Amino acid sequence: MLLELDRDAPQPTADPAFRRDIIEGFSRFPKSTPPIWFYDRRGSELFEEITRLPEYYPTRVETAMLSAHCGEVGAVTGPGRAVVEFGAGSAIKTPHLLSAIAPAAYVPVDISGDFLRESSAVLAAQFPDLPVVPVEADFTKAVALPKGIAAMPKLGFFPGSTIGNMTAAEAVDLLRTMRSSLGEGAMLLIGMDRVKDIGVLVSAYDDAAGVTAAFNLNLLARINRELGGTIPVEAFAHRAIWNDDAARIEMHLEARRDVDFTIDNIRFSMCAGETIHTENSHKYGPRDARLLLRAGGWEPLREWIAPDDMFAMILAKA
Ligand code: AVI
Repeated sequence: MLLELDRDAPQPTADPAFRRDIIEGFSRFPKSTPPIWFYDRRGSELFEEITRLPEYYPTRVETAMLSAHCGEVGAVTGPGRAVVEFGAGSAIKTPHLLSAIAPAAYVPVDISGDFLRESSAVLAAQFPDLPVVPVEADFTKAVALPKGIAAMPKLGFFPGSTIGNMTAAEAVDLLRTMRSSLGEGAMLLIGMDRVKDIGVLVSAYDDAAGVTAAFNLNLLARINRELGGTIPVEAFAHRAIWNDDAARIEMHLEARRDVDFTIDNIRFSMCAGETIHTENSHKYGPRDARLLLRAGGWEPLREWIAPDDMFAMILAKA
């Protein structure tokens, strides 16, 4: 049962915020841009493709964990919660959870309206008796949940290690924001990627088929299209590097030659070898993960770890 998008919820401020972040990010040295702007329609499609790549283990491993352990999750959460998923659920991951915990409603929250509507329709068809209430919003800010949902006990669902795309300070802020959006008595089921062999990590973000490269480069195409940019996309190359000190994979776009371009009539130039830092994907050890959750106001209750310490799924309470 697919209900209307909640029109009272805060709407994403697409163009002005995109312009501000890109102009600010390109004006810094080194240049950097927030990863949320990857996800236009094409970017969301490319990300879905990434999740099916042989090298990109997080989705496969986490889905297997959910399918194996969601009964245990349901035993702790109990039935009748509204499942609030931060980031539109992929059609393969969320059903495992929804079938195991007897939820009262499913509330996917995502900044990309088109993608949200499509994924919600898929879920609604699979669970015809479950109220599906999509909310188009930037989940890094406080989310105003629709009135009928606000009164229900909640289970926040934040899979995919998306928390890893934030700095520790941003992650703590987000966890606190989620806690206040979800309210008293809430629980949170979160996926967090682990530190592991560097070769495995780097190939997960630099796959042989070049899908991650296309995902990264799509940001430049989006800037050209939406902000009237003149960036020569073919002059840039995708780079994925492991930063051991910060325990993160970094994605960059490297200029392969000196380039001059404009964005919204503002001039920029880059030297050959200079990069735009487009994404961090932090990986956690067991104590780091628990520390981060506690700093964000969540007390870990149960933890499931994938074979070879590939990925962690943690259930926490507010
Ligand atoms: C969405 N996020 C958790 C992905 C990650 O693994 O950091 C984004 C991604 N970037 C490149 N590949 C996947």
